[in-house]
Amino acid sequence: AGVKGTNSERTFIAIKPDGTQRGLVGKVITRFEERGYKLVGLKAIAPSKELAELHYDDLKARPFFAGLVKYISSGTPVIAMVWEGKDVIRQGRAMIGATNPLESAPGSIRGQYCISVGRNIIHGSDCFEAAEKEINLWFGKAGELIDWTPANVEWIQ
Ligand code: FUP
Repeated sequence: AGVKGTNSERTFIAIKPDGTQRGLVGKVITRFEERGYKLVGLKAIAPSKELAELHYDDLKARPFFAGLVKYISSGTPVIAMVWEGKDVIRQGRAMIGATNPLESAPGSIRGQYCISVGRNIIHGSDCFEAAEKEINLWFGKAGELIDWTPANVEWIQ
């Protein structure tokens, strides 16, 4: 997940099927772009059940696991992204808001766009170790992530 605590820290962000269906892809991307983060990987993918299970393997004992996997692997595209920049893992979580949208701050993504924990439109890695695991799981093939330098970098960093 890049280098923790530096300008090259990376996190995995995914717009879930409900976010895609509801046409919220552009709004989510705009928030990360406008904040000053850099998009280094992006793809639309209809995850298999196996990919959804691996992504959420830490939740497999929970009662909502089967429904969660079914939702993520429904066939509607998930928009998988890797964003890079200073403190992006923690800031990404703050921008997304609490897991339960009814507890999310009104200005956060979930706090602005959803009301159900089972349809909370977006995922973001919750720590460096999770970011490493998730980036590797969704963007494991060589060449899928791109190092590049935005022209306006000196005005952001
Ligand atoms: P988050 O990191 O905010 O996505 O939250 P978790 O990893 O705890 O949960 C992953 C997903 O499981 C949530 F986005 C939605 C779903 N979930 C439920 O459906 N019910 C719950 O009670 C908790 C989580």
